Amino acid sequence: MQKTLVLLKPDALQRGLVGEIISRLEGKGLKIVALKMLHMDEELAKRHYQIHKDKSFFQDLVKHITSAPIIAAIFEGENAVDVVRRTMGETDPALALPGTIRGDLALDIGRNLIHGSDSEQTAEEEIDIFFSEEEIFHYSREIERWITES
Ligand code: DAT
Ligand code: MG
Repeated sequence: MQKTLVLLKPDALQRGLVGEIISRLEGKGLKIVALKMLHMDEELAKRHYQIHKDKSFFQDLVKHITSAPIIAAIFEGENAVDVVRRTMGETDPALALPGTIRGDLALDIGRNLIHGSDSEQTAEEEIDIFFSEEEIFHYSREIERWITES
């Protein structure tokens, strides 16, 4: 089953939106298989966002993500990577559709609340950065057959 990394950025915690955001992903049927709170340091932030290192917003991005604690989680489910991305909405909350997390709860691209891996390959790499094997849980849910047919 596919796994994806989700980060609830400092703005999500500061605004008291952790429960709401996790609830939306849980409600969709995705299973939480890892969850923790941490304060990212500059080294981790730069590693996580290395693909953006030459972008004009890189410094601001690193500054924001390291400014206060975050929640890191792994969600598992059928097509989890794409499902999370679509549930998050467009990167720029001004363009994100109503009904999405960013569309409903955010205004500014630099305060868009949530990170989700953008491909299966990226998800594997990002999960490795944030979680050790022991922190990832393997369990079944009785309700699964009511969420996924096969
Ligand atoms: P996403 O988080 O939707 O995967 P991304 O990987 O392109 O988006 O960018 C990572 C983060 O960087 C994004 O969540 C917010 C910030 N960002 C992206 N584009 C930006 C821009 N044009 N101005 C300011 N911040 C930006
Ligand atoms: Mg991205």
